[in-house]
Amino acid sequence: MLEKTIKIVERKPQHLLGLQDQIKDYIFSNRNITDVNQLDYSLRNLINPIHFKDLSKAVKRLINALIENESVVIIGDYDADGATSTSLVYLSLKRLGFTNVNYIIPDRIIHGYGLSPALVDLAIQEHHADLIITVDNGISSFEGVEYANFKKVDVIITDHHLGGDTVPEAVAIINPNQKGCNFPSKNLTGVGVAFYLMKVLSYYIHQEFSVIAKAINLTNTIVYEKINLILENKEDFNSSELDFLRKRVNRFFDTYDMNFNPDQYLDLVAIGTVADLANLDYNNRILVEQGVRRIRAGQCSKGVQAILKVQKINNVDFSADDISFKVAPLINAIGRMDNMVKGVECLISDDERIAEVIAYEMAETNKKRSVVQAENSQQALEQFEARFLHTDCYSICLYDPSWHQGVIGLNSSIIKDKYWRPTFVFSTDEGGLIKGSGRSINNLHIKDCLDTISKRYPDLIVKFGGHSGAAGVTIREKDFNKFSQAFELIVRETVDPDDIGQETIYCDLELPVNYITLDFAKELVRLGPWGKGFPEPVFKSRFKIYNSPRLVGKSKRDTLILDFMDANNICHSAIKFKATPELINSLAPEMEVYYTMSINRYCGRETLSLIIKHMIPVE
Ligand SMILES: [Mn+2]
Repeated sequence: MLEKTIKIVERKPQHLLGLQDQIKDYIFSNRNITDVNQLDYSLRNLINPIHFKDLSKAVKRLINALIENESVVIIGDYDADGATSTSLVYLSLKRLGFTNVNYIIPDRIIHGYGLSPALVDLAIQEHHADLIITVDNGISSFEGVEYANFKKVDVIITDHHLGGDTVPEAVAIINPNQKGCNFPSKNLTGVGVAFYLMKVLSYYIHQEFSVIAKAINLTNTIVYEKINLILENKEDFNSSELDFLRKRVNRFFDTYDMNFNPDQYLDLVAIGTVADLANLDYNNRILVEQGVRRIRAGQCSKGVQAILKVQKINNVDFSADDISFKVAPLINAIGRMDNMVKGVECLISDDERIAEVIAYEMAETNKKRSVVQAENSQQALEQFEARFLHTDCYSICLYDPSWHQGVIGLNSSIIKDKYWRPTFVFSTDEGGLIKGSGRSINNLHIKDCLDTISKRYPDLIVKFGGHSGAAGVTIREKDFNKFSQAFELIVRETVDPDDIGQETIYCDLELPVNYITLDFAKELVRLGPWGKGFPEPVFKSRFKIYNSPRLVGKSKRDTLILDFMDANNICHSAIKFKATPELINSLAPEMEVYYTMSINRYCGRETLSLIIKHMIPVE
């Protein structure tokens, strides 16, 4: 049997923080918090943007575009990170007085990923682009940037994907993961990088307007002073003076919002960051928490509010988990199954009704996505059983030309989760090529594996990219077996055999029985955000089962509901998703349970629900 087993590791903090509440102390110390200040998620604690390489080059080029009223085209990406970054840059530039801004989301099928020469042509044909700014992509777009340069279109790249030894010849590259960039958090997402650039740009446009005015070459010092007065709101102008000013500053005053602060788009930053499965290091936790707080306070964009409405989420109850389970899937579905332009239109809409109509369509598309995905994943599991079940494989590669390209990543994730082996799921691309989406287990950098394969077999991989946990690869259809073998080999060389087929669950501590309450579950939400790299607390308790466990859900196969009684004879409802037959057969009157706490909301009532990660019968 290749199905994964579970290993429990009980965490032991090295040093305690000395908090009054020892349970919280354990939780934070277990996550390497060494100073209570690291739990202060105020914006002033964000890392200073000054560490970004090329920052001033990018800002100068953008200010120049503002002055010259150039056509700026944003090139985005078709996932939630790409859509939120596109929206954030689009909205920010508009508010900063850029009048000629457009965006293009590459079509997954036609254009593939990143800035290609075809996209440069599109930007020129449709928008007469003078300046292209990529978001969440571009660091590997050598051809696209070269072609843009040839066409006399400047490119600013903003990205967070790992760069190679060389980078494209862009005017500026803002990317913490390129050589020579000293920005200390390497976990920023595309939207995090875009937020930083917009933050600095708005600072310059607001604070150093005099520099811009000089650059516009206003020889008349009186005019120059009057611009400053307008900015300070000190004087009214007659219309002919204003008309003159307007001409000189390229309609700047029509759209420039002197009170604009990109912080107002932190809801988008939070969504993109969680959706992209970025490690929630301290800097990312600040970004996410600030966005979540804004959403809770109802200070979010109309598009985000529309998505909340369609998904029946109350603003006040909003948490980072809602992004993972309810917001991101909706945004991603429209990119996977339809066209992410709709997602961006929802996020940038200033009309509530339009935003809601699109959000509703996104929800419908997400339902379709889930049907297609279920079919494809069933077939993938069958293919797996036919090919691998009786082998001792370390890795899994599956391919079917009929699978939908939009769900291969999700199904790769499902297979990986079930068998705990690095997995690639492929479907057909154009021109005899096939495209795979990979998911890795901890301790294996899957993009580095592709890098090694591409060096060892220079003709095998057509294109690849990604991160440590997830990657994409394009190969020729005839090379599928060759790639599978090469991947298996590199995984065997790299990984510790103990990590294959065995998922580790880290347990924080045995929870005192008086903490197993709805109130404590609510408090845990407020202590977040939790997520990748900063996981929500897992507790251990012994419970007696007092009602017969029951299988629920559509298939009634693997979602198990249990009623537990704790040591104080208080009952708790618990749920185990993806319960294996072995686990169901192992149920005994008393169980040692590893679980997280969650809040169940139904018809206006809130109850505590325990989400079981693992359980072992007590002999
Ligand atoms: Mn991204």
